[in-house]
Amino acid sequence: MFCFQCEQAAKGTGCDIQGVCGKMPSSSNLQDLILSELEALSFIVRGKEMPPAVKRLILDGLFTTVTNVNFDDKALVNMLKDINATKLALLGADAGAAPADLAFKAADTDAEIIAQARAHFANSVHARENADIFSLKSLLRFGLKGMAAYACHARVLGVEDDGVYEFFAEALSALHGEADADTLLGLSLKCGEVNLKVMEMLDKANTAAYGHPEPTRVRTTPVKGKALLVSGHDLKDLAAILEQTEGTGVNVYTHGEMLPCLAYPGLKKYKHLVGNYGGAWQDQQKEFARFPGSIVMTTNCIQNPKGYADRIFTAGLVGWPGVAHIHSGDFAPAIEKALAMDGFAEDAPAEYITVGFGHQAVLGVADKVVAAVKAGKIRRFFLIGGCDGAKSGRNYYTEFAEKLPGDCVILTLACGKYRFNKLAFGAIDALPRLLDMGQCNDAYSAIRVAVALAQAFGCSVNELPLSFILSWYEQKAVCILLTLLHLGIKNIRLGPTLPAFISPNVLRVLVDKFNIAPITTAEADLKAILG
Ligand code: FSO
Ligand code: SF4
Repeated sequence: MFCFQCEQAAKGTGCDIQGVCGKMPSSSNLQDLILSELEALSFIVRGKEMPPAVKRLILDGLFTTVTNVNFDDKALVNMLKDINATKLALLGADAGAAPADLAFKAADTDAEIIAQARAHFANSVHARENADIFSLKSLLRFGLKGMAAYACHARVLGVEDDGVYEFFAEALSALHGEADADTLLGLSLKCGEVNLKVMEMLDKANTAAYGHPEPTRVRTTPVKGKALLVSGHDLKDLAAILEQTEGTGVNVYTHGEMLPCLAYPGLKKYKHLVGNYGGAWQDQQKEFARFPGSIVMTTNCIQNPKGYADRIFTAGLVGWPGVAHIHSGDFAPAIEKALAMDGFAEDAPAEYITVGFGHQAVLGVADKVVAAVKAGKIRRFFLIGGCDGAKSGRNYYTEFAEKLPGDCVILTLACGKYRFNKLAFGAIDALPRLLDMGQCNDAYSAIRVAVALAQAFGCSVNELPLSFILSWYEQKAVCILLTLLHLGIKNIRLGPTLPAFISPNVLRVLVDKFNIAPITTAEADLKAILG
């Protein structure tokens, strides 16, 4: 196996024995083969009318291979068979004359398919020989994976776009063949452009279904009673769980990236959605072990559920070997498990934070924000956002937020916010100094706000008193970074470490074009920005 798609890549270069995330070599090789088959499938359908099954497989196949989504070889084999059968059916009578990679046929048994995936990995090692091309192909591949995750969330709420599918096919098909550096860099920036559209689609899907997030004070400590915890990113799954638990006496909690759901009118209307439990994904093993109820993982980031595998359930594309999977939105097994468990014996001392500063809420007070900047009450905005993770060095983000002078405002999103979202930052006039804009895909809100502020001040986004201090972990962060680059945003500080898949030459291009910089220390970076 070889995988370097996330920030945990072993030794800063790549996982080649077993994933730091727990991914086994068989799963890694199967995921590589899924990718290769999606690229072949896209090569066949590019420029043609795409059958619905192909659209579904492109999104599901890509999302399945994102970090911490699916560790279950059985599910990966089934996904591979599905893609392979669809590809061969489209090739039809041409299959006999097609080159080997297009005509590849999956074997009959799971063990044989796992052996085919191992052979595919061994045969593709040469693809890494040209480090810069491999780096650019990886940048595009990982951006597409992240974008597929968002497109899947929009699709479950009924929002799709043919142009988006066409781009997936165009980019995957370019990855199937030989492509030069300029083409690959161009496609990566185009991926950023299309991802902006996908995030807009998801924003529309979420807000049409559940209303616009509203600033909401939410409880972060447990209350007495039976308990069910929902993690991941899927609003529709949470809505189904809330409907299905209504009147059962089970209290529902959000976890990790589900925290922003507590601010959507269509979700917070349920009285038994009582609050958020725990922190970011990397703390789940100790927090889930202590949770006295059942747990549902709707998307990444799942970790080895050692000690609680009998009361965690996966949904959608998530999988862990031996863990019960929820099919067709029927969460009865998880609800029964929650009812069978003790739940919380007591109310914990009440603690609250405020969430729900999506673009509608922030732009609703845009005139006050602009006036505060003009009056010198707000010196600068800092978007401190992105993923959290287990590696050391991430306390940089806590320190950075803590060290910010009182006339600076923090915009935040994604799970990295857990590093500082319970600290007291106070307010400037009536505007809180910490504005939680939502999940990682709500980078869309941050972009809307930045563009509106730039219009109000008659300048470009790069000229605004706004700095981007980003943390990354997995591939959704990659596609958001590509979106920011597509928008021409410069001087992004990225950490905790730069991606292993960016070669020195590719980094040089990104630095020259966009002045991306690695984070250093909170003190030094703040000094450099504020002068
Ligand atoms: Fe975090 Fe995981 Fe949301 Fe990611 S929970 S790390 S970027 O899946 O998508 O922010
Ligand atoms: Fe390693 Fe990350 Fe790949 Fe897992 S997803 S195998 S931790 S690089």
